[in-house]
Amino acid sequence: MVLTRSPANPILTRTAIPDRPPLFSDVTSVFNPGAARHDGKIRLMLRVQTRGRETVLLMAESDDGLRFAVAPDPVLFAGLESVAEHVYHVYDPRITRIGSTHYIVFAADVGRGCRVGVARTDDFHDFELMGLGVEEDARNGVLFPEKLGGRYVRLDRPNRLQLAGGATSGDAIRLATSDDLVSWEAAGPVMRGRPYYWDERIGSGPPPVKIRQGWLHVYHGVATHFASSNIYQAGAVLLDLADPTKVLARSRNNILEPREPCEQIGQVPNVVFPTGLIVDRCDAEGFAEPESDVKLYYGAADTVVALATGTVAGLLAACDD
Ligand code: BMA
Repeated sequence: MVLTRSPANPILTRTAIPDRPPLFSDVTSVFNPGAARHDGKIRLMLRVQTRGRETVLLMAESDDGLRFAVAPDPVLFAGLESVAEHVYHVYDPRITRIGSTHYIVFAADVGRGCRVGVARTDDFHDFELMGLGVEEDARNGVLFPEKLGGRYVRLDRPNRLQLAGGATSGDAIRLATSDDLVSWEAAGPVMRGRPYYWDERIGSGPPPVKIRQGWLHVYHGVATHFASSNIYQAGAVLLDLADPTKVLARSRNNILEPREPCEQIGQVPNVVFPTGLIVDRCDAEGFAEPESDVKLYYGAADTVVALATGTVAGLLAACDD
């Protein structure tokens, strides 16, 4: 088995969210968290949905990666209030550290679709908006943890398809590069969904992890061929270190699928949506060690946060196709 669920799942539910009236009180759900390690703590940036169906991002911290204390003050990206377009929701943050700065790549619903925005923080207290993409409708942006060829690199997923009875989606992950994290240039297609199988629609999960063999990346796939439900699962892919548009291997099977009640029942049934990944150990050159434990944080049924654990070697071995 590639991943083992925490016996404590779901590790965070709505009851862990402190009330902050009038903005939120007795919230509806908490899911799809970004994850980072900073100052000896594991930190999650939580997507919290209020009873007004507004989205609020909240930070949570933990010593063991299992029991989290949630901070009551919402995360504010300074500068977001003055962008030209009205931003309805900021959600699904993915966190990447480069040097001493953490970058948050997030989805932002505006009137005409979704933008991929970037914010930064040095302390998880003050956050500054760097840019809100102005290009086409896209989601699931993740930043690589280092520059390649002197430029920042990210994956994202244009929203060009509509799921039956569901959200906008897409079946292509692509690479983009940037000098400033504000304007992005297309750098080529990376991978596509596989029609009729587990990953017909796809999007990145947490940011890629550097290992000796390549960039190890967990992504989500949606099977759309079931009459009553779009089934969200997780899989793994290995991208070339020097040229991440090259797929070296990809998991034929999913590595996590909705099985537990909290994954099958909720606001959106049958969803596991991985967004945070913490590697325990890296070597001196920054490569994740094969035997290192990995914690994968995911949203379950768009309602709660869950945790599954594995190893770097296990995720790599899952890339078998
Ligand atoms: C996707 C995104 C995620 C969500 C998932 C399942 O398209 O909107 O935020 O968790 O659908 O509803």
